[in-house]
Amino acid sequence: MVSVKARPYDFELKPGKTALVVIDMQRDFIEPGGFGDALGNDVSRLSAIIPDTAALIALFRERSWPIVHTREAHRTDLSDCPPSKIRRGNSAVKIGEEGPMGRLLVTGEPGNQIVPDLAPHTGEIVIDKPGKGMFWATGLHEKLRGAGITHLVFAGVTTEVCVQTSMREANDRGYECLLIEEATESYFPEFKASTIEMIVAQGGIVGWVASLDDLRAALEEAEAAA
Ligand code: TIU
Repeated sequence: MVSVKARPYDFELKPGKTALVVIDMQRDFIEPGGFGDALGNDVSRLSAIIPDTAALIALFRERSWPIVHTREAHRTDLSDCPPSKIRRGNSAVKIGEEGPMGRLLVTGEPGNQIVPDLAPHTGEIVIDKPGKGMFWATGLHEKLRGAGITHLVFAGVTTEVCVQTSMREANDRGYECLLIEEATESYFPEFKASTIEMIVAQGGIVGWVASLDDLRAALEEAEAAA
């Protein structure tokens, strides 16, 4: 057990039972010309977390701990995309239509790829999810359970949409969840801050939040003592 300084109190991380989940660090949300941009957002805020997210991924890779990357992605025929989701918003380019990086939020398109600095390595799990949450229509719960995973460390975008939905879904399924503050971002800074407060409120109603430095320090301290 590794004790990580966190809010609302220390998070007990279990080596061997912990996976990192990196939510939707795909070009669709992070680069101009993608889905996030089409919705009217300033996407530059999101690219700023790439270095810290890469450092977090490195912590897991160095230990050969499991890593899950998700992408918000629909089938090419959009059969897994509810019409309500396509209609939503007032963007000129809708899900499935051509943008500068190919069809928005469609699997296999250039915009649907994870940004190069965070590209998955062979052996890491990549999940295409049609919803905001990572469990809906993905089979991920069964995969994680099969691997004996009980604890999840979260990163990715956006904090209050796909990260929060996924973390809440995971919490309901019995996972102990820790969000790393520097490795998540929102188009709206106040929503990131509020989401963090919501997660840790009421004694950790959704889970825990820690800094990348505190996670790294806890791992290194535990390993030095072993
Ligand atoms: N719009 C927005 O903030 N997010 C999404 O649509 N998807 C994710 O958060 N990945």
